[in-house]
Amino acid sequence: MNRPLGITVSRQIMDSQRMHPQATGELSGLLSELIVAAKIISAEVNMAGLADILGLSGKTNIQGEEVQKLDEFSNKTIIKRMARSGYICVMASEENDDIIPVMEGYEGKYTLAFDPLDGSSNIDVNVNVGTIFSIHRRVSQWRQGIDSDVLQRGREQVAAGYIIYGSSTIMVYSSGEGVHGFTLDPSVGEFFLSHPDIKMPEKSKYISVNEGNHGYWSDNMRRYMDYIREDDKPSGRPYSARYIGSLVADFHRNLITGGIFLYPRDSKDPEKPEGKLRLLYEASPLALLAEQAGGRAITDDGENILDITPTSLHQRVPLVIGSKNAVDEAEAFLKGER
Ligand code: AHM
Ligand code: MG
Repeated sequence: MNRPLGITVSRQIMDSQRMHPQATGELSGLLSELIVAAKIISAEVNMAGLADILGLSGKTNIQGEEVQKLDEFSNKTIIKRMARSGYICVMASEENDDIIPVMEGYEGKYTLAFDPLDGSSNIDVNVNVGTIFSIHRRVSQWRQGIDSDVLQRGREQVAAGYIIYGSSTIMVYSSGEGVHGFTLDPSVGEFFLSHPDIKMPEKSKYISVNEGNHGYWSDNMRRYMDYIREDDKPSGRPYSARYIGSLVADFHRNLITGGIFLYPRDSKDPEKPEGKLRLLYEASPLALLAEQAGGRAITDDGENILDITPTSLHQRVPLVIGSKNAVDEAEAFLKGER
């Protein structure tokens, strides 16, 4: 079979490094390590459907070994791989209560925050899941890094992205110079450039939101949803609903086709007044991608996600993210201006 001589993700990363003469290659090294972890996770996720048939699900597998849940597996894979990469000083994971130090002697100048397997409640039904990552430069002088190294604004991210495990495995990332997407060719184990310089369409008719929360939303949010449902041909309403319930998959679709995703604050759970999604592992990295692709990401009262200074590792934040015009429109309703 003839394969096109495509641009690999490593080549693209090296090319962009060359444009910065002061670059040391450490960021490129970090991303390469992360890509290896993603390939390992991708292989495991692809086997998930066979788990029942092969007797791999449940507590033990056919060899009597303990089988880890895929989110635990993904978390451990990334931590093990990165702890001795030499490129980061500290990590924060959605799955861990506290920061995760790297091995002594391997401290590097970056930090890594990640959601190892976003949407993992969907694995059993074969819906796309993904790994989301966010990279900052360290700010402390401590050898192994401290909380404040990861508690930085999204605006300070050096790079961010995700790997979505779906019908194909796709990596989308930005290091501040546009957003690029790469598709894994499993037969050669390489990511090839498939979506160069992604731009999110400014307008779209797609809306992604969990309407089951309608009764818990603010009046402004409900009025916005009434507007979305109205019949008005010139403005393309009613918009079409598309909600997967896996943020990385909902965001990926909206990035390519245009659209808006909302997880506003609601009164459903007094423990989670700010909605469900996490600033460090979900909102902040996706906000960088949205802005770099020409879109927007704000809270439901209009604050730019990238300007929020995190105060705790697992801070939640109301998220409105997507095509610029669609976010502008939602913002006007959510602020009560329309
Ligand atoms: P997770 O990180 O535990 O997987 O939870 C986050 C997920 C997102 O992927 C998704 O957008 C959201 O939860 C869906 O929540 P809900 O089921 O309330 O609609
Ligand atoms: Mg998540």
